[in-house]
Amino acid sequence: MLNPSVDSPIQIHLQPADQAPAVDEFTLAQFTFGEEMYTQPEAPSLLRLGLKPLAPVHTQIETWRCAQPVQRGFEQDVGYAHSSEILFGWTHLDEACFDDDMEKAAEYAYERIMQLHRDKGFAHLLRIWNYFPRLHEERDGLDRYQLFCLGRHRALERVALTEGALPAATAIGTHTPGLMIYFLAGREPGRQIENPRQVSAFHYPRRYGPKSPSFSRATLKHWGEKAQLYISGTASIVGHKSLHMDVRAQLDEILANLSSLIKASEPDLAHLQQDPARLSLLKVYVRHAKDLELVQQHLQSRLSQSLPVLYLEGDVCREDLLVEIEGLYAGTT
Ligand code: 3EB
Repeated sequence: MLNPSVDSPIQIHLQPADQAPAVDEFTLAQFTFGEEMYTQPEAPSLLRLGLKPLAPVHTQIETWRCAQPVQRGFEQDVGYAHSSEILFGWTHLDEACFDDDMEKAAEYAYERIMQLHRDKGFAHLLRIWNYFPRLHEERDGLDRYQLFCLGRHRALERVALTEGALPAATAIGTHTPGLMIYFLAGREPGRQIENPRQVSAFHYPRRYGPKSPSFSRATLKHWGEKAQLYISGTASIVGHKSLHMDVRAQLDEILANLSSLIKASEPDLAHLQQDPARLSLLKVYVRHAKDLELVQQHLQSRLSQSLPVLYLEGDVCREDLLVEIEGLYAGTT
């Protein structure tokens, strides 16, 4: 049976807890946010992400729903749920099992993830989220984010994933233990969108780390006639350089980056360009909770009030970056 209320293979909504739909056979995933990271192999669609919600004040739930019924499972450290059209999966690892070596943990995580989505017949990664603590902690002259990039790169290299197949991504530092990675994969590829204002992350110069970050700026995914856009975590980076010390100036640069990306995905998303309020979700990662009010005020003055925005406490990959924003256009059309 089809789900009549969902008109594309996946729809994503952020709602106050009392308005979120109950979990049923069409639920691909449902996320809550809090101080701890919590997953269960027996209930792979239900995740609690260890990112502290800063705003809105009322508890928010993010729900991913499918048009087709969902099957779920857990195999070799990867939980998953999929309809006939789209696969969601995650791995949640205790780094102590890898001698607290982020390079090894990331490599293992990506190996497992790629094995699973390929085995299930969803050969193309569309979007991926990476969360782990102590991002800037150094070991042998490299910080944990750089080590993560090394491990991820090695795993992708092993399956010969080319630059052109890299999905959109987020990588954010948490304050809770454990490496958490979740993703979406499809049977057909999406289109990679790069940002004309930014050097592709996979071509960043070596000064940012021995292996450049393996992600694209956005994935444009066509489902029949309709298109969705999955926008990567976007920071105040122009070319390859971080810009501005001030959080408001960083926000304006991020908004310019987001507009530029959305424009680069035209004409497929022409309607979105005319009405950015039709984005279904923005997540704003704020490094210092004390900046929340400033960030919120500034964004409220620049964005439509109807746009669902979730503010989360999180560390951005470079220490000079105070805020990062990701966006999804995957709501009701
Ligand atoms: C940047 O543009 C900011 O390593 O997967 C954003 C999104 C960032 C994803 C990743 C890193 C990643 O470089 C950092």
